[in-house]
Amino acid sequence: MERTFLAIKPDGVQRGLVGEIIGRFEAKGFTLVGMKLMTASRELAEQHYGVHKERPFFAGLVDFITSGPLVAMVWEGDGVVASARKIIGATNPLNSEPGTIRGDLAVNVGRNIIHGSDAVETANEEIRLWFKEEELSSWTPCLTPWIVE
Ligand code: DAT
Ligand code: MG
Repeated sequence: MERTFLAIKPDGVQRGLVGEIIGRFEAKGFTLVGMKLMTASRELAEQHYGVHKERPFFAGLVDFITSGPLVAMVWEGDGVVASARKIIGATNPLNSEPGTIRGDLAVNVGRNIIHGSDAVETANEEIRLWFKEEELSSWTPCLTPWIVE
């Protein structure tokens, strides 16, 4: 079953949007298989955003993502990687469609409240980076037959 890594960034936690954001993925019909509130170390943040290390915004991005607690999560479901990216919306919230998390709840690219893996392979790497195997729970919600035929 496909899994993705999502993180409610420190701005989403500070703004009290954790429940609102998690609720969107629950309501959609995806399954939460791992979740923890934690403050990321610089090392973890630099690894997570390693692909951006040459970009001018990298240092500020690492400062921001390590600035306070975030909610790291793993979600499961058919097509969850691409679907979660759609639910999240475009990187710059000014370009995100209304109805998306960033489109509804954010205005600035440096404070866009949530991270989502961009591909299945990246998702698997990010899940391995952020979670130990024993921190993930494989389970089948009893509602599954009402969500997936
Ligand atoms: P996404 O988070 O949509 O996958 P990304 O991987 O291109 O976007 O960039 C990672 C994060 O870096 C993004 O969520 C916010 C920040 N970022 C991206 N482009 C930026 C820019 N031009 N200025 C400031 N921060 C930026
Ligand atoms: Mg990205």
